[in-house]
Amino acid sequence: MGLNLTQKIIREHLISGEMIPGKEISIRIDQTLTQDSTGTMAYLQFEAMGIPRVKTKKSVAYIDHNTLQTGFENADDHKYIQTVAAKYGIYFSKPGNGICHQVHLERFGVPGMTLLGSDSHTPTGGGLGMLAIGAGGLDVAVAMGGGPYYLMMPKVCCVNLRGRLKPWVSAKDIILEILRILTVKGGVGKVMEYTGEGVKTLSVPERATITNMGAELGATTSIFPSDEITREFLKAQGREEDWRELLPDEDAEYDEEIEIDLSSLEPLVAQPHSPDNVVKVSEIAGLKVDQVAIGSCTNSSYADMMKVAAILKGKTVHPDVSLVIAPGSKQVLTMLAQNGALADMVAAGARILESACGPCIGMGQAPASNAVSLRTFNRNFEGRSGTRSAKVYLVSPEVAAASALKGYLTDPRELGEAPTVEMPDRFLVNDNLIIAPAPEGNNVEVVRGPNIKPFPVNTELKEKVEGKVLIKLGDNITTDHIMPSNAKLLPFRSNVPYLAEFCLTPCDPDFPRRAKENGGGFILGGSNYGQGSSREHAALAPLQLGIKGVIAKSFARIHMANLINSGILPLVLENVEDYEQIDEGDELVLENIREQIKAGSRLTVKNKTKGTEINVLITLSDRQKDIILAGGLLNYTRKGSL
Ligand code: MIC
Ligand code: SF4
Repeated sequence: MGLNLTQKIIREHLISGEMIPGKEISIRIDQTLTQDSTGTMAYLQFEAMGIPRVKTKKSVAYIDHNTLQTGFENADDHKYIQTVAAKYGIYFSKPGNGICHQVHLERFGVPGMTLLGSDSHTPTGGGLGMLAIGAGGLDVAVAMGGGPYYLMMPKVCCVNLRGRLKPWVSAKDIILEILRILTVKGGVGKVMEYTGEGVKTLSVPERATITNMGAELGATTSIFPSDEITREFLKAQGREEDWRELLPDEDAEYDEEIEIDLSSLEPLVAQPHSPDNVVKVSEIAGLKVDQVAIGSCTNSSYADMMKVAAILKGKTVHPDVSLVIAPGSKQVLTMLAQNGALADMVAAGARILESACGPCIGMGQAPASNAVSLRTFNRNFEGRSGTRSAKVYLVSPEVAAASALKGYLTDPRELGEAPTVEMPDRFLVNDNLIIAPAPEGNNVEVVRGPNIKPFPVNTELKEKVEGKVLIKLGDNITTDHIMPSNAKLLPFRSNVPYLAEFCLTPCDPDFPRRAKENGGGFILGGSNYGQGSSREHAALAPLQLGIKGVIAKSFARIHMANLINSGILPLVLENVEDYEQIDEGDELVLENIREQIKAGSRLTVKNKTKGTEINVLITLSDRQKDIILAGGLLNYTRKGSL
């Protein structure tokens, strides 16, 4: 039987386990990336492991999220990361150099390699034919120390692309269409592998837009083959030697298949407040728009920006619209500056932001009350923009630029002929904001600011776990609900005690107080609990508040791993109907839990308030069971089981 591309790369990196979907495997990690909002924690954890130098082929620390410096906190964290990077053998990408995923694609990604990143959009690297996976900081720290990365062997879903996109329709519309079909849960447990003749019509940055937003499907990752187009891209980045051809076998088999006819697609839009709430732009065109934001790791490549500049050239942004543009990297920004496109944007009235995440993670540019904000980003969860009442719509750069001019949501096909943008033969390469690590780490002093506070570490799992249900939540709760991120909170990513005061407050402002008063307890969630980001703060903050377990209909992949790493029990309702039988305030108790976990995966939960019993499943590998019993990954690794 022939292998698909995903299986080929996994086979090359397999350390343990069998490649049977749903079974735990472990793989060798070639490269890691961190960004600053998850990075401080990842490096604190790495330091706690006591390993003198990273053991990966390449590890890079980016500063791109916390670049709004309204106090000392962010700058202190940058300094900490820079000195840690120098000491332990990690490349450091300075603030201003760009968004981690965009820069990694340009300067570091290598087809066929594995990349583990402490950011959920790490799969962007799949655009280059990497097996690029997002994970919690602690998993990345372990990988930096040379430890394997454990995951469930995914199913591989073939996404067969047929035909070619029509003018004004873009890569963003492809992934929006897939989200429309599969929803935000549709990729769970799967790798989305792109094949078919349509692949050849897409450039590497276009492919990366698609693999980037595969994160919104809940997929383990997404991947494109590495072909002549990949070679051209790497050559234009001066890195042709990094290229290698990687294709699925002719007779490759897949667990699932979907087909997308590119020529039938139209400009699409994801409506508030979920990336899968997708309709055609033409269906809701005319919606009045207050803000347009172009950028983020999904849509900030050179070609995206050139298309936007061409649409804006010689025109003026509508008087009622604020247009902000953040080119994805210093490379992109410099090229736009040199060829005049930046001047076209500025002349049209665009507000140029630095090359960073910026408004995508609520770091500035929070919209006005009740505003409609059109964004080329990947997430439109409620409140993520920094304004609770704002309505965020996700669109392509073409739709965004056209709408900024018109003042209302516009189908760009109204504008006449579409701009054509050629991929450059040579990108402008200047890596002067990437600092190589010190050759000898011993002499480097790690600088820690006062904002760095000790993070909570769990204790061994007790025989009996009991407590109240502190909150009952619905489906698709995101990590932005559990641990909100915005300009006020992001600076405290290395201060979990402070962050914990805001845990789940978008759902119930009283939650942290209630949790503390009751000495912790349980969270009850619906399906796909913890979707979205990789931030392990969404597990660490509950841990800080004494949360012992989360009971849910189902969990999102990275969040579940983060709960396990923190020693918090992820409990799946055996019968989803039991959700109705549990209410906030109910007293729950799990007895003989260590024995029960060792014996199998079904646990009994007694509801003392209702006088009932329900079954929950804790479907863990033997290794994960040991982690839970030890009280989290750090305790487990301290016992010498890395
Ligand atoms: C996001 O897009 O939500 C983030 C901010 O990049 C997160 C990481 C974080 O919370 O720091 C992610 O996607 O993992
Ligand atoms: Fe940054 Fe937004 Fe991308 Fe997250 S999704 S890495 S916040 S640009």
